[in-house]
Amino acid sequence: MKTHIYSLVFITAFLTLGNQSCRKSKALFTTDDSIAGLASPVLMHETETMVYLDDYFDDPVDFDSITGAAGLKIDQNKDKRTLTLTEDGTLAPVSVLSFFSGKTKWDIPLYKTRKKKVPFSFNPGKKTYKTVQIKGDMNAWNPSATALQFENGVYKTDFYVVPGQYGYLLLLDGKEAQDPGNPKKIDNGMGKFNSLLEVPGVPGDRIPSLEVARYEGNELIFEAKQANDLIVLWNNYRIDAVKKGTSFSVTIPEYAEKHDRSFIRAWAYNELAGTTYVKIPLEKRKPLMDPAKLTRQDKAANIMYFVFVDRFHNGNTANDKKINDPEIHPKANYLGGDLDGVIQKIKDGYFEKMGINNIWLSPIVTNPEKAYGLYDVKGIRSKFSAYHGYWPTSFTKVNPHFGDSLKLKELIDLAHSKNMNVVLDFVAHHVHETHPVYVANKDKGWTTDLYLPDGTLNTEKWDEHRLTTWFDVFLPTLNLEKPEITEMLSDSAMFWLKNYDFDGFRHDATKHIPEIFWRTLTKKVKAYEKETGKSYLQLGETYGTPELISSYIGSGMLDGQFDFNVYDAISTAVTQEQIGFENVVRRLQQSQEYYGTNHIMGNMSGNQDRTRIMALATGEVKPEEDSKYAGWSRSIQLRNETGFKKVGLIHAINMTIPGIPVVYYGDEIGLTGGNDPDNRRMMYFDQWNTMEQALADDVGLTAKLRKSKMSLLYGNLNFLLAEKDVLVYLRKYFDDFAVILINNSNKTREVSVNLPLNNPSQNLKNLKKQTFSMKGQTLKVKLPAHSFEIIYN
Ligand SMILES: [Ca+2]
Repeated sequence: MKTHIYSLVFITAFLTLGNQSCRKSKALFTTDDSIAGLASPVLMHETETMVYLDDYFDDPVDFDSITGAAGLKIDQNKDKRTLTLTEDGTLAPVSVLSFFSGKTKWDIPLYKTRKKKVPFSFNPGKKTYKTVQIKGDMNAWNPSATALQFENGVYKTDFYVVPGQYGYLLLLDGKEAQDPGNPKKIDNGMGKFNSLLEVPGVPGDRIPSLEVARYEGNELIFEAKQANDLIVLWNNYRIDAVKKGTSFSVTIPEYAEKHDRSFIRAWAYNELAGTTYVKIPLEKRKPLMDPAKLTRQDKAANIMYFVFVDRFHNGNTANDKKINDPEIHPKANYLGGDLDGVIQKIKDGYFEKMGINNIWLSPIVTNPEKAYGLYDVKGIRSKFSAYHGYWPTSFTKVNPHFGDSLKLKELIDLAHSKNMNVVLDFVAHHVHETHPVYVANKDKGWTTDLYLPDGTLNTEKWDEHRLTTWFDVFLPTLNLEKPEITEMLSDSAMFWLKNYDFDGFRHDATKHIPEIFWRTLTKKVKAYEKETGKSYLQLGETYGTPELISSYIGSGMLDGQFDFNVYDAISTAVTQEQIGFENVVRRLQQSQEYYGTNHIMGNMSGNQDRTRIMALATGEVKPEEDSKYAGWSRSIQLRNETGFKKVGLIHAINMTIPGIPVVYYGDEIGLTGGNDPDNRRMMYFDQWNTMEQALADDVGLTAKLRKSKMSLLYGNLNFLLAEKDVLVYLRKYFDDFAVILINNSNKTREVSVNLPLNNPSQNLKNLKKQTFSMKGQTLKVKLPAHSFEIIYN
């Protein structure tokens, strides 16, 4: 143990030297803006790390030098466009990579890997198996990613994973099984349990904490406990932080005066761990304190609504046209929703009333006018129309079921006039087999192989053949590794920004598309941003581990993705009796670790591929059942008071955690249903009952509070209480704060928490008018069954 402590002291001394040598270069601070936006942190791998300079720089220039902190080795590769980083074990948890060219300097944050080598073994005892495999959170549920070595009667491997909890299953002769040698289990969110591998991390009391305390003149003062140092960047330049006890002060650079919006980011660290970053928007040389000054261009201030065009609102019956095929069940045919319907609802102020300022439109390009696919389970059969839009037969033509080019322009112009963004659901992964461009070129090797080497079909192999699998035999997966295909698809995405003024994309099937496509597209988006002076939001869709999800986020790729891990944790905690909020805390903390404190991940109330949250909240659909079959085989209709309240809790949490809240159409009035297509019933706007109205009112109330509180948009997140039925957390930004209290029990609960605030009792308000008291630092709130409250200043 003693040796361990000495070695830490040595590392600290070494680091300090590294920092001093770095600080000498401050004279080179310049105003060059070659890096678009904020440079995302480079996350080191356990061995070598490749840095793509094109991700950061418009045109990677000839740098005079590139330096890093002590312990880091930097090799610039021959192509000059990539770096290879390695470290000797002494690198600080957080540092910067500095690039020098003439009088210009840029700094890019660098995170040391938090991964540890964790040995795993499985002893089959007296049983013999032909094959033993493992799949779990540590290998993205892909058994072929891990080869177990069989030695002395035991199956073994090493995993390199960050501290945390990992659910897994063994595949014994191909059959899923819990690990018989491991008594620890973790709920899989679907009514079953996986084995649990726990990897301990840095003790909680040694992890630095960081918050921004106040500003005086041009000085910003941070409070950081357990921190040896603080790294502060203004935009992409490191600025000095002066330490005094547990506080650090920085001077906001004079040059910030010339910027309507720039950012300060800060990381505290010690020799064991670093914080995730705190991000503070500036207005000229002052921290932004008035959220009314945020515009729809401030990505963090977006509140999104997913319009499933065919199922949202029928504004024009003249374009109603079903696919005439008796094999299509009415649920799987066009129901008439269109762009006119969306326009009408924008005009009615429907979105504004709910505080929505970003409309995500489901795909609007032409799709096949015939039935495809087949659902055939236990006597229920149906083919499908392409009412959903995810089977493109064109890159540029608007689907006549929804409207035309002029209608789309009208919709977007109208939304912009109401200060709302519109993002397009973009499908780059595949086209429909009748897509004319594909038909004309399919002999040129445009797609991945439909068959695997063993002759079996490579369809729906989501994890094992993530980048090549086909979604269905009639949906060819484009080979986006081919430069000409990536050029064409990225140009077709740009077409929508340039010709229609869309404000960004929701990207379908992100993890099934190679990184080169995202890099190529993002390069084009950034070049266009320079031309228009606008910023475009890019959110991806990836089901997977935070590591996989975060591998698509960063300066050269996407802004964020939809956070299904957080969604699953929140929805199971709220809808399943036996599961508490502890897992929500774990997942939210994990998201902060991977995506940053003020990330812009999408926090959904539901989506088109999940059971309606109402059906789970009422218990009418069980988490472990086949919810597609449930939707096809029976009429799911139950919507009771408890169900509405639980759906309300999910919206309330989404509206108050870091990220972009996303309302799935219909969840604002608690639509119910099983899975696809039963989770896509027609929305309605007339004759809402009192429970529907109350739920929609609450969505609007919390969304508007979010937009009016800097703490909810940019604040730190601190958990004050997490039990089975109760969750309390604090968001804080300078003196602005909000305490969010959730009671998911079926009884009234008086919740009492101590607020870690200096003077919390000034002018407190209660959004939902529940009884509360504040004495000293103790807040007490009486929460009825399945209710929430937000106490704020
Ligand atoms: Ca219509």
